[in-house]
Amino acid sequence: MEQEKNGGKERTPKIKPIDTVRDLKHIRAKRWPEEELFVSGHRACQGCAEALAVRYVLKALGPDTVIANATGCIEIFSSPLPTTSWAVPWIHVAFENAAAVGSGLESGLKVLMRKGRIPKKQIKAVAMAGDGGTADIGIQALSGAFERGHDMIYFCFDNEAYMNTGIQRSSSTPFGAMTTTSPPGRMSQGQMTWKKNMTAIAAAHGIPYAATACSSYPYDLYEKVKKAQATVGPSYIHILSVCPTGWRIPPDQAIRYGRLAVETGFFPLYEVEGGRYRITIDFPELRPVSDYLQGQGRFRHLTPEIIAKIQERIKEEYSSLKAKVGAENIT
Ligand SMILES: Cc1ncc(C[n+]2csc(CCOP(=O)(O)OP(=O)(O)O)c2C)c(N)n1
Ligand SMILES: [Mg+2]
Repeated sequence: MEQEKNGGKERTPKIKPIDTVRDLKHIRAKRWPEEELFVSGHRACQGCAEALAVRYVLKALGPDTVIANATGCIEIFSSPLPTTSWAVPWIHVAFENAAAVGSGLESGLKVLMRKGRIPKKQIKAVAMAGDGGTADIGIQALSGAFERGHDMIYFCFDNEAYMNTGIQRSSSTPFGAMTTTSPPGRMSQGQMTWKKNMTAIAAAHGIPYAATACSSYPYDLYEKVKKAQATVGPSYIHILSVCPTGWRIPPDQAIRYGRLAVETGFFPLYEVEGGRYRITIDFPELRPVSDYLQGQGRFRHLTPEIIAKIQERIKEEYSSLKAKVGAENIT
């Protein structure tokens, strides 16, 4: 990226996301429902972008929703007995079976409607879990639910580690990140494996809708949830959930880091609809990844060589994503 000289100081020019204008039009055209279905009073950490994402997701889904939620930060901060933040039916389930319970909910609702026990209308079955509950512990049940074709949305809230238990690495933790089980030192530079690409794994099941989202782009997120809700069959939405506590950033920077993740190509926002790829928020040029890594305590120890390696990987992955979008245009 070009650096501008500014009174002797180097400054990175701000890149305007291409879709911001479209996003703003959407804001003006449609008002979001005022009703809150994930209500205040929960005990999320200050600046938790995951809590914000859940709130947006529920605004988009509306009240005709039943949720199976695996253990994880969301479940823990939203349901300390005898209180709850959930204004929709919500079931706390084990790590392994969020998708299995979600698919059971869908089947159960169908039977109740057939027997006339509840009115016939669209009630969406939803399963949700963290990155550990999705990419590590619950992936088997998730794959099964996709393969059986349940009419269900699965949300992965990805804060990139096992956060509620004290910041242990998961297979979704990015390369180089410091966690309590991937500490940097003489023998390692933090997490030594690359982030598992769960959205690609979900899309590889041939499900009708898969997407990435982030609460720093609320209108993009809202539209994707609406699309998933209208989809008949399984949908998967992978939401990058900035975690100030685990990422070691100031709580008031959560939205900014979500934007930087997208603007640097670290976490591209895209969707795969009926096998067709579309980047929903794209840029004429990506920011250097160092803009995203710097300031995050979990990446503080990274050497310029490791940062260059991460930059190279992002370039490769972004090009391969673009190629998939291009391939879709040819057909
Ligand atoms: C089967 C099983 N394995 C491991 C654990 C221990 N455990 C509790 S919370 C947790 C991590 C959850 O991580 P994630 O799903 O990313 O949720 P987060 O806390 O980050 O929201 C683990 C491994 C468990 N409770 N059950
Ligand atoms: Mg997690």
